Amino acid sequence: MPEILVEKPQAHVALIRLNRPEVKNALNIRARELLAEHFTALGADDDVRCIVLTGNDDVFAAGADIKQMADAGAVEMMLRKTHLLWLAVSDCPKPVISAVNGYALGGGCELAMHTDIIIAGESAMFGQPEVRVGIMPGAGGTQRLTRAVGKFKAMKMLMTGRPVSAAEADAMGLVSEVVPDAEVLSRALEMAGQIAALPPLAIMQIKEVAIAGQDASLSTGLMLERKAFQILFDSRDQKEGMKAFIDKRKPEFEGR
Ligand code: CO8
Repeated sequence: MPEILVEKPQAHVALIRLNRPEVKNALNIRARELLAEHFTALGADDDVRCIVLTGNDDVFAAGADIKQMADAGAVEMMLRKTHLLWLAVSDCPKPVISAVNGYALGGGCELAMHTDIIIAGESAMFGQPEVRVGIMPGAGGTQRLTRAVGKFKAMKMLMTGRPVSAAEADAMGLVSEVVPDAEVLSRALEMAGQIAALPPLAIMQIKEVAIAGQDASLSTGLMLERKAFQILFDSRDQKEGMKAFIDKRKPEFEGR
């Protein structure tokens, strides 16, 4: 079985499953190559309007594959160029929802933080335990976690390596919603369906501007927002959305 599985469970929605259950979905290089390929392909597929990323009932992902890193040196790690694989995930223009059951640790937590919305089961655990194996996060953990939850909650997780529960993650703003374990995937797919029914160009502009704006000054972010807002007035979906509102009917969005 491939390390990553892709399905189309409903119209305009793609589901990516991490599939290395025997090693808690540890992300070996092959899995990350496949993730990059799938995110690139689905990102370019006009039929796909929302992507759900999940693991299995037991674990989202327990991090990068420690067995593939244990004997590596710095130059070898550099030559692997795995940051380019992560970039394919963060650069995906489509909205991505993580559906997290069980552990999201190390590179698994970082992978979830690459996505836009995180739905967590009540028993999910989030952590950056890299320090306990002698390293530190290497796929954005020190940066995305700090931005998501603030310095003091992030430093506690990064420096102790102790995972937090779904309830703690919810309280600190690391997840979007916590639901019963059995409902994680169905809730993520339900939300994906809701997003997929909305105008895709507007959704992609929201994603691009919100993320780019995090790295910009407020005035630059506001300018990006203003330009994207204005551009959307050249879309058919803007005309359809506003006309449907005025006509008191349901809009039909086509992504144009
Ligand atoms: N890598 C490789 N194998 C793993 C990993 C992993 N991260 N996690 C679990 N496994 C394997 C175990 O070795 C075990 O294999 P085997 O059956 O052959 O002994 C199997 O999965 C089952 O694991 P456990 O027996 O440990 O299962 P438990 O239910 O007792 O525990 C845990 C589950 C808590 C998830 C535990 O396995 C664990 O702590 N795993 C390691 C978590 C960790 O330290 N993650 C951080 C890894 S480092 C990292 O992610 C750096 C990211 C940098 C990204 C950039 C890279 C270039």
